[in-house]
Amino acid sequence: MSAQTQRMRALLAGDGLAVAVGSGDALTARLIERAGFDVIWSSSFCISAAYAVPDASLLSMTQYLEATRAMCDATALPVLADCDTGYGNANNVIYAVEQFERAGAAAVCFEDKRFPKDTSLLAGARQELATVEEFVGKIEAAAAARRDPDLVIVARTEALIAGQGQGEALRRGHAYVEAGADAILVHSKATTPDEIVAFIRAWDRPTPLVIIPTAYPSLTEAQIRALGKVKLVIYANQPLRAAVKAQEELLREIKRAGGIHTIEERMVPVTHVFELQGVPRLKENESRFVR
Ligand code: SPV
Ligand code: MG
Repeated sequence: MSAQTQRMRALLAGDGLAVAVGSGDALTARLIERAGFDVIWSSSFCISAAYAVPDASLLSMTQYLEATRAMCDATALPVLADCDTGYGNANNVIYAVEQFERAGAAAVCFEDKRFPKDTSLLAGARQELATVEEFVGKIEAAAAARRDPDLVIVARTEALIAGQGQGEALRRGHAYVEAGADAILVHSKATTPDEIVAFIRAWDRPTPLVIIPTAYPSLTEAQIRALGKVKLVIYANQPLRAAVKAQEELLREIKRAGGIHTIEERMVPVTHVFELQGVPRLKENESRFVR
């Protein structure tokens, strides 16, 4: 039992809509917390991007784990760890749950693709689903492996991403609820909200839904709230994409200007970064304890 796992459960059980934002590193997680969001999504896409590799099960579990641990250490918010397919079979899922729980994750998310997975929003990507039986085994394994009964297990279906339709997405969602999932994440790459809205309307279980509207950004929080059933929306990668844009523009300008004399107003001062890093606390400790 931890403050974060209890908070995560309370958010999913509440009347409102909680908002998670995706991060690949501790500094971004801290910015997300300071901006007033509810949950950190430890994103496999953002962590992979930080290594400049595709989000295609290339990194090891330990690399995702250490990035997640750093995010947990840097914030008091619940961290929902994107554990992809569980890095192998149900044995790997058990090890992952043990490790991510120890690292401080409040929730773990597993998706029903086959390992190695390909990223969900890539046009023409290989989207192979695990059998329902195999993935049910993984969710049962995850539920059995948690030590903290409040650790939240999110089961993610990629049935819509794989083009298998609403019937298959619902069938899988139902099976994962039976297997012990605390929430169902249903992902869609449709560029309008129609597909996800149809799923939400058809969802007939009390288990809360989670959505990631990257591909259909027109869907607002007010509209999601009005649909009911969805308790968590994840903005999975917007800070990363904004950072890439800002850095590319800045680097172009340094090249163009032949120096750093024109860019000061595009950046925060170093003192701002010092503060984000916790330098004031370091200095306070130094004056108390370093002799
Ligand atoms: C992530 O942020 O890693 C996700 C969301 O899983 S997506 O990239 O859309 O698959
Ligand atoms: Mg991911």
